[in-house]
Amino acid sequence: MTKIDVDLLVISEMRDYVQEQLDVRFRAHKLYEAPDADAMIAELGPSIRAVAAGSHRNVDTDLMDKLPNLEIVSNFGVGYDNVDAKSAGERGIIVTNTPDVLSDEVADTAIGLMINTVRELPQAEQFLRAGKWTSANYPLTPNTLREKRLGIAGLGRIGKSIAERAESFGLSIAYYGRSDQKIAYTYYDSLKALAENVDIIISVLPGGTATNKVYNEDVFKALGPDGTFINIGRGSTVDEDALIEALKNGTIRSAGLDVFDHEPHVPEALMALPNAVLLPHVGSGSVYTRNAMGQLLVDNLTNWFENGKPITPVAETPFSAK
Ligand code: 8YV
Repeated sequence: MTKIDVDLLVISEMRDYVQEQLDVRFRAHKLYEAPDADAMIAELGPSIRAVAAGSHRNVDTDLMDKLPNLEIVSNFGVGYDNVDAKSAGERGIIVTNTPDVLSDEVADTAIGLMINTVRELPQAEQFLRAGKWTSANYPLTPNTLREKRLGIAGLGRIGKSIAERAESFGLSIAYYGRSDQKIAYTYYDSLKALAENVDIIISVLPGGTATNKVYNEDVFKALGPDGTFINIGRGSTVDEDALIEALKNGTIRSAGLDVFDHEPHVPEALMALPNAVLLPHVGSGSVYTRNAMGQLLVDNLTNWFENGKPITPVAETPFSAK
C-alpha cells in the first residue's frame, strides 16, 4: 500500500484496527492525544486536508475555519450530528459516514432491546441472581409481543432492517418519516399520529436541530399506558424529563434505551426506574461491525485522495447525487 501524501487530523480516538491503517496510509496526527489541542491545530491547521471524526469531538465551523485546506471529513458512525455537514457542504468540504455496514447489527440490537423491555428479561435475570426464585416465580409479564402493532420512527436502512425482522414476529408495522414511501406499511405523517396508532415505538431518528426533543409529553400520552418506547437513534430526540415522568406515572408502560442525551451520563432518575431497560450505546458494538465501519471510514479517505470519489458521502455534501 502506497503512502498518500496527505496530513490527516484524527480528532476522536479510533479503534487500533482503524488507526493502524490511517498511520500506514497517511501522516496521521492524533488531536485527542495532544497536550495542547489548540496549539496543534494552530501549527498544523493549514496543512490538514482530511479529518477522521467520531462522536467524541464535534466538527463545527470553528474547527473548519482553522483548517482552510480541509477537503474531507470521514466520520465513524452512520449518524453524523457531530459534524456540521451543512456548513461543510457550503464550503465544498465532503462529509462521509458509515451506512449499511451496521444496519443488521443495530437492527438486531433494537429487536433484542424491544423483547427485553416488553418481556422484562433483564429484570427477570436480576430476580434470579438475587436468589428470589427459590421463594417465588417471577410474575407473568403484563406485556407481550403477541397481537401488537409496532411503529418505526425513521424508516431508512436501519428502520427497514428492523421492519424485516419484526415481520417475522407477526407484528403489524407502521412508520413515521419525512415522506410516505408508498410501501405496504401504514404511514403516519407525525410522531403523535404514529404513537396513537401503535403499541410499541422503535425510534431510529437521527440527532440534530430538526429532531431535538421531538418525543415529548404529548407523544408519550398518545402512546398510552400500555405503550413501550424503544430508542436506538439519538438521545437528543427525547425530552428525558418528560420520559422519566411518563414512566413514573404510568403514562407509558416501559422504555428501552440504547442512547441518551448526555452520554455517557444517564440521569439517576432514569436508572432508578424498574420499567426502563438501559444499554450503554451498544447498537453497532460488535468487533465485526465496528471493524466494518472503520474500514469504510478509511476507504472513504483513500478513495477520495486516490480516485476523487468518496464512497458514502452524506446528503449535504457536494457529492450527494447518487
Ligand atoms: C456508533 C452510532 O457506534 O453509527 C452511529 O451513528 O450511533 C453508533 O453505531 C457510534 O457513532 C460510535 O461512536
